[in-house]
Amino acid sequence: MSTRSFVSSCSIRSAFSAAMSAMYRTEVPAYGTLMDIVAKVNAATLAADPDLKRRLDETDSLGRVSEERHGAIRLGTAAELAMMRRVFAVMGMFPVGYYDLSEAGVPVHSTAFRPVGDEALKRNPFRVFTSLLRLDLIADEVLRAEAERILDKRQIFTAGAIELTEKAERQGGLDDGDAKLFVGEVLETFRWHDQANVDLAMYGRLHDAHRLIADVVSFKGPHINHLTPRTLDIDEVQRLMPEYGIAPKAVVEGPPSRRCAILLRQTSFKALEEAVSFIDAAGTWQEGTHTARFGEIESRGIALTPKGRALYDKLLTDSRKTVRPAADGSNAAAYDKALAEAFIPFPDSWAEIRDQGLGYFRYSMTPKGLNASKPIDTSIEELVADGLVYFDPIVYEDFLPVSAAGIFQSNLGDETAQEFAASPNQQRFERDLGTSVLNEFDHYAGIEAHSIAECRARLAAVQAAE
Ligand code: OOG
Ligand code: NI
Repeated sequence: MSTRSFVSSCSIRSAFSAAMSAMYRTEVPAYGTLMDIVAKVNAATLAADPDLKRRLDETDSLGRVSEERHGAIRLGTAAELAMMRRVFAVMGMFPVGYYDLSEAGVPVHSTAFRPVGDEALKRNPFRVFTSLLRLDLIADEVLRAEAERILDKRQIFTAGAIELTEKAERQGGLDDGDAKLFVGEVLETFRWHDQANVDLAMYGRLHDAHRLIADVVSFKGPHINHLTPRTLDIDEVQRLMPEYGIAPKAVVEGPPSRRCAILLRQTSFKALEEAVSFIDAAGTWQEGTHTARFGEIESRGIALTPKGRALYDKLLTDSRKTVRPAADGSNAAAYDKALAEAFIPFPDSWAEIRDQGLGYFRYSMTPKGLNASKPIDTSIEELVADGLVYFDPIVYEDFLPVSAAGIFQSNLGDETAQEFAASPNQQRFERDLGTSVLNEFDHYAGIEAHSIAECRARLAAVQAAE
């Protein structure tokens, strides 16, 4: 079969994220409201900042500014995770990063399936933050065994999704007709089920062990629990949410608002309580509720080096020693102030961030550089100092464990967080996944190194031609 008839994995991913968005807006009307606020705020921000508008226009992303950037699911078994990896691979999404959330009282560990590489990110950056439940952290052995038994019985993928994934693997891609079918079949895995797998008593026991365990074990599949568009002014959307009748989480996660944006800022509206029915042994349905689904927004800045990340982590910890954000939002203003003050030591110009080795940059030739020549081993410092290369921040495409924990917590209800011993187990996660995850720092360092090598090669080629 000729590979020419295959559609690109990027276009399958685009179709998938558009289908998810449409499904989620229908299922969760508050999410539609959030999207409306985001579109409005983004339009106003662009109108007030023609420079930003021009830059986005040039990079060809203006039309898609307000589209979804990520979503999240929570899986129950190693087999589900391994199959999910194969499904995402068809869409050009690969596991990047390992996040241990046990430390934050959430019994899961996670990765993000995302496009890697510039071209793919530009086409459509949609990622799925994917968590695997850790029943090994549940003390009650009887309950653990029961949860395992329930999970082992479910099949979260349709027969069609499995067949088409295998076909894509065999052929090296899917043609247009199959790609459309694939998106439709895969969407089923992410759909909400308002009829639980378990009876009300079992739901209660799972819920008492941890709300997240009930969310994963009680249902037929790993319903998408949020989607996240990009906003150009996160503080403004956070401020506007109550005016539109939706309740934001107490604070924006991540760094404070700055001139030079770093890493990732995110916030959400609180998960909604939804009607669900539970089936008892006699087969009758009982009414109940479940709280899981919400909407989130994000805004991204530069990817930090390990040194920059260590400084970020330290300053964030410092700020939280001063003010710990309360779930009810009562000290939100004090927290914002403490955060802004704690981050004063983090330089707020690209030149300083680069000088101090805190962030990753992509280098490219200036007009002057295009006419210059230099020996191949000229240091990047000299090229910058001579005005031969530009440096632009590389955008952080991954997640932050403390922020993710904040997002999880604010949607698990305001009851006191449960304690688990911190027990990262990346080896176990990768064994269950069936592959290792890409290390995000190595990845950004590689992009930077590649851009430097290209500049040097170009300057040396000019020299050789002289
Ligand atoms: C995932 C929470 C993490 C983020 O943006 O950090 C996340 C979840 O609640 O399942 O999506
Ligand atoms: Ni999220």
